[in-house]
Amino acid sequence: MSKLLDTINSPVDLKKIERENLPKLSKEIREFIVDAVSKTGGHLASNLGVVELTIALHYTFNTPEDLIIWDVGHQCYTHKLITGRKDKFSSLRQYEGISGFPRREESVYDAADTGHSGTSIPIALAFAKARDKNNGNNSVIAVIGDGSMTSGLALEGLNNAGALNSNLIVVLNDNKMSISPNVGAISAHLNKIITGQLYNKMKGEVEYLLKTIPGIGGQMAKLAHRVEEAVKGIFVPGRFFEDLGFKYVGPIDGHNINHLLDTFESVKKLKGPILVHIVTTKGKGYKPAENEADSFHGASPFDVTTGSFKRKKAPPSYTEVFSKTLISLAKTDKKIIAITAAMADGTGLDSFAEQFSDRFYDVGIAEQHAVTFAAGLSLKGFKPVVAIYSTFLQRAYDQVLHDVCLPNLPVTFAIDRAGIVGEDGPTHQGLFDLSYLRSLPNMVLMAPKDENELQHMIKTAIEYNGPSAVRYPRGSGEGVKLDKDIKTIEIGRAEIIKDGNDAVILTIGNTVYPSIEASTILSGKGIDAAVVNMRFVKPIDRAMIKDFCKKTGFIFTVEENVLQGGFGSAVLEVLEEEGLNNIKVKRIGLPDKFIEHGSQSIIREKYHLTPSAIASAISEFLLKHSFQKQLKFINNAKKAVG
Ligand SMILES: Cc1ncc(C[n+]2csc(CCOP(=O)(O)OP(=O)(O)O)c2C)c(N)n1
Repeated sequence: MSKLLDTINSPVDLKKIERENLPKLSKEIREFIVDAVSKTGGHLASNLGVVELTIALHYTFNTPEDLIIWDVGHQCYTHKLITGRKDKFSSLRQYEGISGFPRREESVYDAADTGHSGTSIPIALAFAKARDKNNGNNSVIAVIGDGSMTSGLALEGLNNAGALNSNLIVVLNDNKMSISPNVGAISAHLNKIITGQLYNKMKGEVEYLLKTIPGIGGQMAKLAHRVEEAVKGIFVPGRFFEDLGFKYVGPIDGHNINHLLDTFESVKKLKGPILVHIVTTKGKGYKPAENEADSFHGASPFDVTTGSFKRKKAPPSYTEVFSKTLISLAKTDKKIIAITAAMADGTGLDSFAEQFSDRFYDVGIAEQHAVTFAAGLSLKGFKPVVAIYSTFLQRAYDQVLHDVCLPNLPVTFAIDRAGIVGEDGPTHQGLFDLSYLRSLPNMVLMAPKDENELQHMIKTAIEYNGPSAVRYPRGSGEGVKLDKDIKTIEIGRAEIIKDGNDAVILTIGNTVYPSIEASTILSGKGIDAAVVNMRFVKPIDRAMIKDFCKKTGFIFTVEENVLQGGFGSAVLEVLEEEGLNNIKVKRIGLPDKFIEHGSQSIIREKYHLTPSAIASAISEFLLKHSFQKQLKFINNAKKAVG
């Protein structure tokens, strides 16, 4: 049977489909998405929840003139299917394929590039204001989930939008879930709206108050009962939004397409800021995703029939080792408190929460608050550990600086997904933290070469009496044995892994093992390169750097961070400060650009971070810069050919 989806290459085609056939189209889109994501991996549950919403928006509005801004953007798959990217869908999130997020370079229908939570309302408001200034009349629609609505940025946008009073539609997609169940007072408030509890509670409170008025109170309460509809009118469910200057419409069943279409047809004609509150089910239509919406939030490839993930056998991930380490340390140290900003599962803190529910805080998508909250706890003698992805810590830069580093507080940052993250691409790469943290006074900054060193660094960081950060990559560790005893490491002390006379590779974190391999490749070419695991970017082991300068005169730095201001820059600063002007240095790391999506291995290959690429870069540099070494090299080569 021919598919409706096959007839759609743009929203114009969508509008040719009869309204009564849209539920059939929704079903086809769900099947398409489940099938595609089962192969590529991706944000399945969020996308299945917004199929009807996306159809209704493109059906009612006139995109791309009317602008839709998807918050986070992880729920844009139906939007991409409708806007001409169906045939490219097998390349979703793959290297050189279509992105998992809206990208302006991909389509005119992608009004803004997104990836982090809370940007949709500020951007939509700006688009509305720009339209007003240009005397335009297009609609602007921000689509935001209840999780993202808890972010400070979204609330700042709402606050400003209510005051500016431009025509703007905010669709609040409420599925009661962030990645895990949503948390916080706003979430509780929305829940009360949906269940009608808010109205009942307020009605009850009014009745109680009326009854307490001496003499006439009882009678007034009875009267109020009779005018129940009027009372209902006063306590509209979206009072919170109304008070902020929005017209509130809802709550609406976000899977009832007719209801959605009627609502948007009416809302289109309204003036001022409007909030449409729709209620959806995350994972809708695919039972495994409905039942386990958090596992299917960011899903790896899976078997469609069983819903089980196709995971390869691999050593424990850095996240798992961090999680186990923190639990083990928290058993004996009652002052340890773990904090996440809506990423309990991703950071491994979900297991911690199960064991120490009273020492665990999920603060919602509120990285800034997470950091300052940690600062406050440490002021009162606790030992907070903020487990956070490198890319999301960027949000809280001033809090790290002003609230933690300036007062020199013992807060630990466990920075996961540092380095190349893979398929989520530029918005999620963790390639800046070494640069942005290294410049902060008082900060101790380290990165483990493997999962065993990670455990020791976590303990080191927690016991250190000041701000400290441990950054580690996404994915499996090196498969090394974990020491039973978790011990502290001397702050600022590097580790010589292999000595050598021709050159030294100074490296840190997950580039240590590739550098060891590179050194083996180099020795095959007759180059004797030492490898030093620097462990700390700050304080950096100056003595070690000086020693190897004297010994070899050639320094190579390797890191999975941008070169600008990163670990290699720290080494250059030491050379300058120590007056070591004759040393030849080459830094290896990520260039000054945003790094695209693609598997971690493809991206590492492309940016020359594999052992063979590191070895080639080193041997080429040596050849170019060292006549003496070149001679030795040629002699060795001569010897090799006899
Ligand atoms: C600043 C920031 N912090 C954390 C994340 C990670 N993240 C991606 S989606 C998501 C949950 C979003 O929940 P919601 O907005 O309700 O959308 P849903 O997936 O439920 O549709 C989180 C925490 C992010 N993208 N940006």
